[in-house]
Amino acid sequence: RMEKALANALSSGRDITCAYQPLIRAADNQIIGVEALARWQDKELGEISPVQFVPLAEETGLIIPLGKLILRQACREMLRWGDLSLSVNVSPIQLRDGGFARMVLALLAEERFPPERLELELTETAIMNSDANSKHQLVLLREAGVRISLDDFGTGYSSLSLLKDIVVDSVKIDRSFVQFVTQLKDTAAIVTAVSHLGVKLNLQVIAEGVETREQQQFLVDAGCTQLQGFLFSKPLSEEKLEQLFADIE
Ligand code: G
Ligand code: G
Ligand code: NA
Ligand code: MN
Repeated sequence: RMEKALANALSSGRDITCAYQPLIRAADNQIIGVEALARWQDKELGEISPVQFVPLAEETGLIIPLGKLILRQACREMLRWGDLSLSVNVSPIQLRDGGFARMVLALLAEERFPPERLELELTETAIMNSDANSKHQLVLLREAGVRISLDDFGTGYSSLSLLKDIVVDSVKIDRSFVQFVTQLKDTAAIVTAVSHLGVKLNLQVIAEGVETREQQQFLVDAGCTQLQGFLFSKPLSEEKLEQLFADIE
């Protein structure tokens, strides 16, 4: 039933929207980008979490139209925000589709959205398990100026060989580390090491799930270049994001 409802929502283009969570530059606390997060409000089923519908979409192949819808909607809405960068989550299933890079680049051209402003977030596990074609899709995107980010960094395996073999532009330290960074010595050591490594490799190091000032201070001292989390902002509707910018001015 949910599959049918999701298919309907995708073909109508209504009911599925983007929420936007700001990314903050550690150096000056400025908002430098947002991450688009899919939201689905069904008339009968109510609000359904992406934790539910993203896996369903992956199992049914609906992730292909869902991914495209989110990307297009986010590009359109973001064009109004000057040079903010836009991060969009990508499922490994989308990447396996031979035409992924071509689809993204054509969409960016149609929407007149500069490739340099787009960052695609892929999980460490997704990139690790990717085949030659998927890796080729990433190369094509990077050649066009799109940036690639390793999401949920630290939760998969062989993180270090990934950094050596795959060209990425940033790593996002997973929330499960950030959460305990001021409480657990080992977690603090891991985050510091990963952050130093990222900086040495010329990567942006993004900490996600930042909730307290103490965590912020630790992460900035460790060398993280960008921060994201409830301390700064929850994911916001387009209207709420607009209001946030108006309040800042
Ligand atoms: O939005 P929320 O913060 O509840 O996200 C829950 C999970 O769903 C996260 O793992 C997030 O990466 C994933 N997610 C949200 N939106 C999208 C999307 O557009 N595409 C994909 N592939 N995953 C998404
Ligand atoms: O997998 P991904 O990193 O894309 O997950 C994004 C999810 O993380 C969203 O569900 C978002 O609501 C959630 N999130 C973002 N910031 C915070 C935070 O500071 N604390 C917690 N608990 N969740 C967060
Ligand atoms: Na993400
Ligand atoms: Mn993440």
